[in-house]
Amino acid sequence: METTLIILKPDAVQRGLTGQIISRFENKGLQVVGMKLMQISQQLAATHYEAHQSKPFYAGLVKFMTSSPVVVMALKGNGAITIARNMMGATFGSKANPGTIRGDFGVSNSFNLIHGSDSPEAAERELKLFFAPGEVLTWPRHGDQWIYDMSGGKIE
Ligand code: IDP
Ligand code: MG
Repeated sequence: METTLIILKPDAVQRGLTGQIISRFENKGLQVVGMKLMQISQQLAATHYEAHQSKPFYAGLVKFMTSSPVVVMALKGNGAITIARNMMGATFGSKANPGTIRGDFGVSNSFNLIHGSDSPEAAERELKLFFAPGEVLTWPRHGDQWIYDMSGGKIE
């Protein structure tokens, strides 16, 4: 089982799209194990996006991410990191395929609605940045036996 960090960016919150986006993940079968509305500080945005520091879009990205509240989520599931990235679609709203979150809800290349961790290492690092110990919960989900086939002794 993997847990990934998802951020519903300021444009998703301001446009009232958070419910629809969260529903997509719930419908897919990913489990919400952490979720909160928060305002990202300058420092947190800088740390989160430190790999992009030298990019021309960096200053605008930090300004955007700190401009208005976001919803951060910890999503758990078998293969959750890749599943969430595929559901998000390509980085640019103008290029993302229909059926994906970025493809269905936006056209902008910078205001692209959602962040998702891109590797297990990134997920571990990012979950720690956004959630304090105890804020990501372990809870048995009613219905898991119909979301996963566990008849063979492993998750299928
Ligand atoms: P990702 O969010 O799909 O992983 P990254 O390349 O990691 O994409 O970029 C992080 C974020 O920076 C993007 O989600 C987007 O908001 C912004 N961004 C990336 N490339 C550009 C660009 O060329 N112009 C404007 N913003 C960009
Ligand atoms: Mg990225």
